[in-house]
Amino acid sequence: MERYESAKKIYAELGVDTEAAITALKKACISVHCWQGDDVSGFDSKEALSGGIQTTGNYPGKARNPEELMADLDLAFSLMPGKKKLNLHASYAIFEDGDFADRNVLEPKHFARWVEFAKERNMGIDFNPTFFAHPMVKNNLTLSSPNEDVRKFWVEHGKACIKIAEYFANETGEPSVINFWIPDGYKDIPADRLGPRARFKKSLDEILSIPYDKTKVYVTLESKVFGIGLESYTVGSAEFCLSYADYKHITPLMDNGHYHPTEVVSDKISSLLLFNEKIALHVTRAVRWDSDHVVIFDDETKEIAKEIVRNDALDRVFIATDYFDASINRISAWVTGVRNVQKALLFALLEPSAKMKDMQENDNFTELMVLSEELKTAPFGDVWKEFLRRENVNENYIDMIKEYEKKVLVNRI
Ligand code: RNT
Ligand code: ZN
Repeated sequence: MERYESAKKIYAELGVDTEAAITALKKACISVHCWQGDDVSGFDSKEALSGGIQTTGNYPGKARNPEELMADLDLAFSLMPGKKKLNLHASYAIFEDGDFADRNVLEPKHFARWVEFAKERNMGIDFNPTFFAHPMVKNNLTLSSPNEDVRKFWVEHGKACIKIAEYFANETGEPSVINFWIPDGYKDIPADRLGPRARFKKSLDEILSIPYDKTKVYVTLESKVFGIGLESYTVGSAEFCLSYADYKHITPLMDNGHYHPTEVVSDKISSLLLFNEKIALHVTRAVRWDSDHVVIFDDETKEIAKEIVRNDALDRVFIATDYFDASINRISAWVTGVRNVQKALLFALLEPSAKMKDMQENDNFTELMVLSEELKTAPFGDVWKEFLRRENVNENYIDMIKEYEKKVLVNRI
């Protein structure tokens, strides 16, 4: 408390209101991806993970069923401050008494237990159709496949998922963001780049032809640069996805692991905000490739947060986490990454951004540099701790997680 009071004064001298920052952070919602808990395995298929994404590591305690995943999520949520949403993949459908349904015929009832879970915790639910780890993915293709049976199967999956997202919105009372990402691409230089993209466009058109309430369901489209085994060509490239989102008035989604290594999402946010009412992000950490390492409190995460906050866009950007590390305790991975997104937002909220913009506009670049550097060593940690205190969340989370690991996780073999 004493330290917070002192930090509050220091920030006030810099022109920053820490109370306003804490209030804004409290309202910022993070959509927490369920797939960190079980290495993106899901419950509906025995297939190995595919689609050019990979989880590496063998840390004990991976969740093996809905009960375990829900218990792990509960512990993780209890250690995360702020407002959260649950982000599910279609592969996490829960089939009661052997009532199996394939991806093309999924129904809301297969997610009834997740709705119950979210309602009890006062959370909304976001959703993702799962276009990977399934026998109907043929030659790494789904919605862009030249095989009509394959393409149709996945179109049906997309339609089924929109209905499920609408069900989530109706049940929880919070809009549902449904994100489309397909892995489709080629390992080697293709002979035809247009054909697959034309088929992807046609498939998306078919999926989006079903009626849905646009005030309740936000459809987003995620682009990618390449995947493992799909290095030469990606159907859903950045240009394709941005153009498609514009053409259909849906929401573009940027995953910061999906660009060339020197390209940064932080520089792209402002452009997209100018032309879209809403935009969506997958916050991850790419180490040399789309490796999906846990988000840390690094420069690019801070820069992304600054772009959201400086442009007053906290209510226009859907922020979701997307990483999967199996080499460390999965619950700790969840909590660390989500807390770091929130820390980055707080760091951005503790900037005197109007003053800084003014310096830029008046060519005071020397002063701007000095102030930016000074902010880096301002007592940020004391404000973060105060936020945790007000949210009734302990700063220390590793002890509780280690205890759970000893009691619960090690028994999962
Ligand atoms: C893959 C995309 C996609 C997935 C999830 C599991 O590169 O980032 O968002 O990570 O759908
Ligand atoms: Zn992603």
